[in-house]
Amino acid sequence: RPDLPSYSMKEVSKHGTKENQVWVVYREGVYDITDFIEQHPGGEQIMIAAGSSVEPFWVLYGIHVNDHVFEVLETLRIGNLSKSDIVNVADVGDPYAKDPIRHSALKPANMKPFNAEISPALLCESFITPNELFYVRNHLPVPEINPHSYELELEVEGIDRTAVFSLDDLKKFPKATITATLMCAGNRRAEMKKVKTVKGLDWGPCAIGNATWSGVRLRDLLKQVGVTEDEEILKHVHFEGLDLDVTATQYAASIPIWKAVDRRGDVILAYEMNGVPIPPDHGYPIRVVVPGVAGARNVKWLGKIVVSEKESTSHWQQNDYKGFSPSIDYDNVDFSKAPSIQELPVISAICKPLEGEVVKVENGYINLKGYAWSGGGQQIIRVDLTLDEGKTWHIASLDAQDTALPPQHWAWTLWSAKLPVAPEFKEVEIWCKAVDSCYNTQPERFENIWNFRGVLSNAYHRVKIKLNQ
Ligand code: MTE
Ligand code: MO
Repeated sequence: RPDLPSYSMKEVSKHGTKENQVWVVYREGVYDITDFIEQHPGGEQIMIAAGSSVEPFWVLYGIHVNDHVFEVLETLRIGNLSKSDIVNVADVGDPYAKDPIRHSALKPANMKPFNAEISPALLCESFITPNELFYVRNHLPVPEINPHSYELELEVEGIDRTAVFSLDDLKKFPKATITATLMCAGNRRAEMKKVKTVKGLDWGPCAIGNATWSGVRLRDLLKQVGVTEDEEILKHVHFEGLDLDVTATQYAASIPIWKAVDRRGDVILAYEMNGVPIPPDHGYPIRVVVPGVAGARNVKWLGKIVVSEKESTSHWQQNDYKGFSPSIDYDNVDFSKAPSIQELPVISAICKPLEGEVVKVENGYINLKGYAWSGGGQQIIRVDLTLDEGKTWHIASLDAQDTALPPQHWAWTLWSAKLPVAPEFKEVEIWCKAVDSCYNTQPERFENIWNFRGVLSNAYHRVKIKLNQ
């Protein structure tokens, strides 16, 4: 629509409340939906897209993608989205000035570096998390990478075997696709913090997402330089990101070599996330996906791979993302005493209803929804729920699960349950725990797993609600 003015995402984002007019973006169009909100069949729900794009929600709520909706939307069009201005260049002195514009449904725990998660109710809406709604955990500014000059270096320590791959070179390898859940080792940290303060971002239960990832198998690349399953001396594979801190040190981490070369390890150098090029926040143009392993090892903006005898010496490998006893704190910690977190333990969360919510009781029942997941490629075999602190337990129905078998079951499980509540109850606390295919389950209380970094925060999820009956 060349007759209409152009608006930047930044301009659009200023129109996120009814007082300032509510604008949304769909594809190349900018729309003023202020007067439409009252007529929206989904009611105020539409406000989660205010000042942002409606597209990710249309993936979740497929009902929108029809001619009638497009016709209505076009009548509300006020302009075009300016392509060139998608990157915010407000302040050149700010290393974060070139970070991408994020969707307004991503609620930041921190802005610079950007860390954000969506609401639990949105998260459990779909088995595949739309890219725009996928949690973001950046330690540094998002690097700007030109895909044409991009190079991935591969070095094998001690031996003169180095290779360099362009993006086109990588795409010539057979393309592999996996569906895998990615979770930050600090997911649900906010609950652990209630026991005693911890160092780290205040994550709710949504520092997790599930996506399909496509790219090159790491083992195929390693084979080219002669590193195979028979490797004896080299024990670790390092990944270095292209994001730099003020001392020009890049984000880096490593994984044990067996995971990298194993036929069933499924480590992928991904160039696609849910069928499109990996978005800037998630590692464009290449990010490592180490399924079943803590988010921290899934290095984004991958610049270099080093096969080594030793673990990565990076801060994030050695002095962070490790678990400790509740007796250890900053003043007495020896980081060398604990292994770095790799496979994550079993976890679950109730996504609906939310803590404090007033829930309508329908014919004596309440409806619940949530997710469960386990690391190391284990499958969720059961989710247990109780409304009376464990006197009676109910089994959730497992609604969405991948068909892959353990130890390659990388994706989460979405569950739901309809539980009876006694008519005299005005309030109830829901507890939830999952069991994985190794019959591992979650610890009951945070008190006993408290650790000063607030990682591996997987005690029973408890949600207290008010009943309307
Ligand atoms: N890779 C680089 N290069 N830089 C980072 O800051 N953060 C890590 C990991 N990979 C990080 C990184 C952490 S701690 C997590 S939890 C995941 O990326 C988050 O991935 P996401 O932002 O795509 O959800
Ligand atoms: Mo993380």
